Order: sequence, then C-alpha cells, then structure tokens
Amino acid sequence: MSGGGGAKSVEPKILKMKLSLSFSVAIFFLVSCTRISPPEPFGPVPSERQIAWHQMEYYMFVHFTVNTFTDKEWGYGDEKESVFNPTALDCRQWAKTASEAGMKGIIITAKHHDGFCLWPSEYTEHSVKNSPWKDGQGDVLKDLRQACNEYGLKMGVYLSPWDRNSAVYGTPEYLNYYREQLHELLTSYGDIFEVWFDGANGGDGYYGGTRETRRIDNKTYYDWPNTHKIVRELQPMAVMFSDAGPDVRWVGNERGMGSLTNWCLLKKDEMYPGGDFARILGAGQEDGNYWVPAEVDVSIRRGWFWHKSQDSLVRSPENLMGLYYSSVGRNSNLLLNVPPDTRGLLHENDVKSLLEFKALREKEFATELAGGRNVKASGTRGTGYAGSKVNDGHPETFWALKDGELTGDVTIDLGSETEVNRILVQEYIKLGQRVQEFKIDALVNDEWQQMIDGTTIGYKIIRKFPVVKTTKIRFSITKSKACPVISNIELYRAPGE
Ligand code: FUL
Repeated sequence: MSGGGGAKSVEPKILKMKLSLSFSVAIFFLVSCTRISPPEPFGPVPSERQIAWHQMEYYMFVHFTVNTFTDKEWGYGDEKESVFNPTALDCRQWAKTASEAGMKGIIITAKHHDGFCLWPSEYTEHSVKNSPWKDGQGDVLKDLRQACNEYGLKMGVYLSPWDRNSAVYGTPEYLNYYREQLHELLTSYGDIFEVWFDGANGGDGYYGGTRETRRIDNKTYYDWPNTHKIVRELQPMAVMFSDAGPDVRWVGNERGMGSLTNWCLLKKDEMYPGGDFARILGAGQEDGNYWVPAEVDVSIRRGWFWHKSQDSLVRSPENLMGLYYSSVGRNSNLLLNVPPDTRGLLHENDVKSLLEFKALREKEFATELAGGRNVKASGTRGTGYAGSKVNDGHPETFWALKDGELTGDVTIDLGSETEVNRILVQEYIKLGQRVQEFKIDALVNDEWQQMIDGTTIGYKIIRKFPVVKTTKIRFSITKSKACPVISNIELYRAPGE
C-alpha cells in the first residue's frame, strides 16, 4: 500500500516538470519567433566590391615610367623607349616594403600621360618591349603580379586616358586603342582590385609626331559608360576610381586632406572625370543617390615621379601619421605614392620613413581601452542590438535604436580613471550612412566635458582630442537621417602628448 501511495505523489511532480518544460519551450519559441529584425537599409549602400575596398584602408601608389629617367612629371610622349632602363628593377622590394608598412595593395601607372606602357602591349610599339630593360623581354606588370602574390597584396592599375604619344588621340579610333589596352590589363594579370582613371585630359603632345595641341570634350569623348562595362565584365570585383566614381571618388585635392564632414554619397550622374567638381568631392553630397566613397591620393614626395632632387624631401613618419588621420581617420582610404628611382627600387629614405610610420602607428594604437568594458545605452532596438555591441570586437554586430529614434548615446565605463586621447567609431555601412552629427564627452569629477563636436562617421573615423583623465566616455548621436547603427567604438591613449 505504501508503495502505491508513493507512486501517487511522484506523478504530479513529473506532470509539473513536464508542464514547466513545455512552458520553457513555448517561451523559447516565442522569443525566437519575435526576434527583432535589423533596421532596413537607409539610402544608398555599398556594393560588395566597395565593402572589400573600404576594408583595405591603406595601399601604395607606384608612379614609374620614362619620366623616372627624364626627370619629368608629365612626359611629352616623344621619349625614346631606350630611356627606360632600370638597372636593378625589383617589384619584390616594392611589395615587401608595402607589406611591411602595413599596406594592403599596390596600384601602378601601367600607362601615364606620356603613353609608354610598362607591359608589352600588342597595340603599340611604345612600351617596355622596345626598351633595353631585360632586352625588351620584360613585363613590369607580370613582375608586380608575382610580387603581390608573394606578399599577399592586391594589385590595381592606372591607365591614363590622356595619351600624348598616340597618333590617334582625340579621334574615335583612340577609344578602341584604349579599350584594347584595358582588356589586356584586365585579362593577363590576375585579379585587379582597383582601376584608376584620372582626370588630366588633352593638351599639347607628340601625338605620333604631329606635335600639336589636341583638345577633347571631357564629358563626351571617352564614352565612359561603355568603358566601365568592360571593367565590370572582366573584373567584377574591381572598383573604378575617377573624379566622379563610379565606385570610388577623388577627394578633390592632392595634399592628403580628407574632409571632416565626409558623406560616401554622390550624385555621380551629374559629374564626369576632369570636370570642375573638386569643391564638392571632399565632403561628398548628403543627398547623393549613389555610394561613392572618397580616396585620398597623395605622394610621399613633392612629385608623383622620382626626382633625385627630392631624395631629401621625403615626408617624415610624423607627417605620414598626419596624413593617416586626415584620410583613414576621415572616412577615406589612403593611396600613398612611393615612386621607384632609376634603379627600379624604392629609395632608402622613402622605405625608412614608411617603416617608421608603421612603428609610430603601432605605438599610437597599442592598447585599446574600450574592449570588454561595461556599456550603457540610452536605448536599444531590443535583444541583439544592445550598447555592448559597440565594443564586442565583432564587425558584424551593432548597437541600433528603434526605427524613428534618431538620437541616443552609449556610455563606456572605463572602470577607473583612465587617460584617453583618441576615439575610433564605425557605422555599420551595409545599412547606409546615417549619422549627421555626434558628440564625445568625458566624465571628469562627475561632470561631462565635451571633447568632440563632430558631423559624419561612415566606414570609420579616428579623432584626436587632448588627453583627458576620465572614468566614462559618452558617445552621443545628436542628429541622424535614420535610427543610428554603430558597429564599433575604440578608445586609445596615444603616447607623447
Ligand atoms: C593626375 C596626373 O596628372 C598626375 O601626374 C598624377 O598621376 C596624379 C595621381 O593624377 O591626374
């Protein structure tokens, strides 16, 4: 009997357990079914190729051609092929330097305005094939490809539309010539990450011996849309650069100055390479209808090509650090030109400066202070979008507010008094560029002190402020086009200040 009584008292317990289990399962399903969806993308968003480009941040420009040997910046187009005779050309030295300097790729002047081709193009005699270098058997593009592969770098090409050597420049026939050359470059040298089209167009030149001035209409002559199609077809992951994109835009100056307010947006249909748009290009256009981020192209020397007289005028590591803040620190990529000399090598002074700049950068950003710290947000979209997503180290997670909530803040608790003088912030750009205005405050003796009054963010900004000893840093969005979506915040105490 007692056994029977015992069995009776166990059954309700099992029933209870079963009930509570099914309750938990129900809750679990309810929670997973009501999973909060991320904000819808707002405005133009980057393509996959543009996202890959943003992540490159810093890479090398290489200006090298007959000008290197004639001490000119713009060759007239009548230079003899025999002048191109580097004594120790070694693309591996370029790539090794780029890699050690922390760069992610190299873009080379396959052809500059003088028309001389660094590869043995089938369509002209004006190339390495008629130079004494390697008895005319050399191909700089091929050597560079191998070197980039060896050092894990991406490769890009600059094919100048203006060609002061070509007899047919200025006629419709030149377009065929230009496109055949583009075809050669995009089919013979592996994956190309960027194709660089500059805006210097027409003027005097050799032009097959006529030695005259030829003007073209920037807007119509090159029929850019059909040239762009060739790039898309042959290298779908390559971004195209020019004053007006289509994928990456010029920043509007060659001094290395990105704009503090920098929208990745542009009304590119209203623009064309070589047009008069420099004033617009720095800041981009808040109401732009395409994603066209800025690239800062600047040289480590005064000139784009190597000149002996500039060997002592190489930018210092500190100067390069300044360029880094005014480019990568301002939502732009940095394309830093380092021109090889007549040996075909990057000069020792340039290499030294680049490597010291790398060391300086490492010191500047040696210890990240926000990671893993407690973060309190003024609000959140809900589960999965908490303030703590800004310092979890995952680029794919983000803090987001509810649709329609356009302002808010996150406060990072540093745990104890800590010195800070740098902040890095990233929007989750796959959902568009949203923030119009933000502020950074530091808590000092229980009072908030404003350190930065900023505007746009985008892919990444890095901002300096005077050293502050603080327990908490507050990042506030005060104006945004749509609910803000912030994927990353980092804090640093850079030395020496
Ligand atoms: C410009 C050219 O005219 C310069 O020589 C240099 O190549 C610079 C990067 O682009 O359009």
